Amino acid sequence: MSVGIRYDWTEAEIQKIYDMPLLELIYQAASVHRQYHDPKKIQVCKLISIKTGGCPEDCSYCAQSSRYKTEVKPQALLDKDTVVNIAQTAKQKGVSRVCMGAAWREVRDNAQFETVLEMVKDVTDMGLEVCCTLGMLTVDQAKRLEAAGLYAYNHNLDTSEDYYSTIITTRTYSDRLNTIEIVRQTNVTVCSGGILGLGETTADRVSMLCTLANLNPHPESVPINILSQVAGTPLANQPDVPIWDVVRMIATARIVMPTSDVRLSAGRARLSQVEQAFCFMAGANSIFSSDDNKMLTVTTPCPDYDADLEMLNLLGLEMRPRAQRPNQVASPAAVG
Ligand code: SAM
Ligand code: DTB
Ligand code: SF4
Repeated sequence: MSVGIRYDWTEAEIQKIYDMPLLELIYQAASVHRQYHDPKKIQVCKLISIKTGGCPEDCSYCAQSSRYKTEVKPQALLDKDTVVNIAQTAKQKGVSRVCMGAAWREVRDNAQFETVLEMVKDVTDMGLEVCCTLGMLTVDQAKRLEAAGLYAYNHNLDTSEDYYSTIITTRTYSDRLNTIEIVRQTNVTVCSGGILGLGETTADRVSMLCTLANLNPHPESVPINILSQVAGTPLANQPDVPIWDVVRMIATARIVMPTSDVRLSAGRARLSQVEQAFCFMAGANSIFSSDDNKMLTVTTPCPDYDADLEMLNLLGLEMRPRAQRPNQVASPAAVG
């Protein structure tokens, strides 16, 4: 299937892709993947929760919302040195992208933001792609992150516009889209995806993909998370997402956003190597790996560097080095 890069998808078209016979869908997605990417390369990323818990938002899936009693203990902003050390170990293990997450509703102009800017600068100077996920932000804050070297900003749509208010009431879908729009006013790339397993319908999944695929340009990075059911949250008792739903979602994302990185994100720890191999075949080209067995918090396990290296070797896959920045314009300092 050679669909080219389009920004005028309809939900009906995407639904038709999602509903294709499974092996045909995987084959089509694998073909698109090979047109735009080196299928041997997987980007390994490391998450660092720079500020954990105590978040005022009410995202029903989240271990870090202060509304729910979960096993996560709130923690103040980490020191810059701690973050740089974690990034250094990650780099030695082949990681090429570090994502710093803060359990904030939005960025504030305070000393903590200054520290985050220094973290971004130092980790970028180590030769790593740095992604931040800090909640909502202003154009001025986005520009300061850009000046510090930020490579990507993560801000997920999570689900469809229709289903959003069932999951989160403290902000709206248009708040989310607006933040993405703000990031687009800089050279920082956009990372935006969603979660499977919130009780959404297939139509909700398709609708979310349609919103993402009609952003022009597409988000350079699209994380697909599988809900990790966190005790104490309203979604604690959701059933596990079937693996074939995960594969269909990855394959459909790959076909409608051919050049984007599709990241197999939260929930990978419960997948077998065979299941993960299907995800890679369907077009996933990135994973999160760790040395502390967690994604952001203890509630969501993450496979470790050594186990992942073994899996990649077994599957004949390689770790991708950091990207050269797309469309990078020379900064005034560099020019002259
Ligand atoms: N506070 C920031 C925000 O909401 O944009 C960033 C951090 S938040 C943890 C980043 C993303 O992680 C969420 O949008 C969601 O997609 C994913 N996530 C959070 N908790 C999860 C869970 N229990 N299972 C799967 N994905 C989860
Ligand atoms: C994303 O979409 N998934 C990552 C990253 N972006 C920040 C986070 C997954 C969080 C899993 C929940 C936890 O660790 O508590
Ligand atoms: Fe806060 Fe982000 Fe968790 Fe929502 S997903 S409660 S905004 S940390």
